Amino acid sequence: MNITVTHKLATRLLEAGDQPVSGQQLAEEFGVSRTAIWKHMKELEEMGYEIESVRKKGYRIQKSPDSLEAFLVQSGLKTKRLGSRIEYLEQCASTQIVAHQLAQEGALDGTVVIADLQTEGRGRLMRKWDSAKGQGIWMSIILRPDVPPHKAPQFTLVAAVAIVRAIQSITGLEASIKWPNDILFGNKKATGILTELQSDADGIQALIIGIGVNVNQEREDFDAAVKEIATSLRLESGQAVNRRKLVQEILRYLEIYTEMYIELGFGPLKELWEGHSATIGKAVRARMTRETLEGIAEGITEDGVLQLRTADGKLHGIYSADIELK
Ligand code: BTX
Repeated sequence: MNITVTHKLATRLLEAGDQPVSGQQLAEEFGVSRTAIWKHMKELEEMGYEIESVRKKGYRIQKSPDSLEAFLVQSGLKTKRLGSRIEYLEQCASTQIVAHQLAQEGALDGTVVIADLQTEGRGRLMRKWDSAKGQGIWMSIILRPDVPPHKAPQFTLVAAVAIVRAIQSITGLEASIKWPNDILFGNKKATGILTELQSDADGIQALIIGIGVNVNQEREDFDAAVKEIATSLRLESGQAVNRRKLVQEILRYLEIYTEMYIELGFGPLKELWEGHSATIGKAVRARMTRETLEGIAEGITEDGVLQLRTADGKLHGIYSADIELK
């Protein structure tokens, strides 16, 4: 059986939505017999699709598997650049490693790497990122923006806004952002963002934006180390969330906001970011490599730097830290 035809057939039916498409029409479109179409339908059922055969009208997909295979994510994707190439892996150590490799080999702006399982998912400072099989979105996006390297951290903030908006659009849930890279429900973490850089004397060669979203985990699915501090969209909303739709929506918002950033600078995004912030106006503890400061997080600058006012009245610019809300 030709797997590409099966994939194309799935795409065709997914795009038709609730409208059944007749076997005859599919046979003509794909240049195969009606029996062949029927065989492809059986193949799709084995892949986890539920296909309804509507009498005299044709086939329609009732349920598709919660898979993030490239052809599924690309079917119905509303972007121009992001996701025009998607590398899907059932398993890898870390999508960041794969994306770095692809970027070095010249992968274009907008290339996306997605894995169903990461065995060595990583956070900042090489911390571990728990990436259970089939239950989250573990993806890295290669961007090649024409901006100086010191602007790279702003992309973390831009990505955070895109993710919060996408979560809201797909699930109705309102998440908040803890500077710089956590997306929270209450004080539990549902998403992490890791922005890495390939640069040389000419500036940024590639930005690799790693996004990890806990989507369908139940509490027992998390590693013991993060059970108490992590949450998932399913735990928050009480129902399973379609990962494919969420990936598509994250890519859509990320494209809109990165284009806005390139055209208009960080200003309008700073406002959006502050609108979702769990940090601004709060008493926080900022742990940095050399020192820990406590104070009130007053805002972020036009460069995305956190402004922390300590009890002695001094205003500190925080470039990188772990923030604890007090
Ligand atoms: P971070 O350094 O801010 O957060 C890492 C910390 O978060 C860990 O030390 C742990 O306490 C906690 N943690 C680990 N796993 C989870 C989880 N699943 N849910 C909630 N909390 C957790 C955050 O770094 C950046 C994470 C980026 C992950 C993506 S996934 C795709 C891409 N590939 C890859 O290897 N990393 C990125």
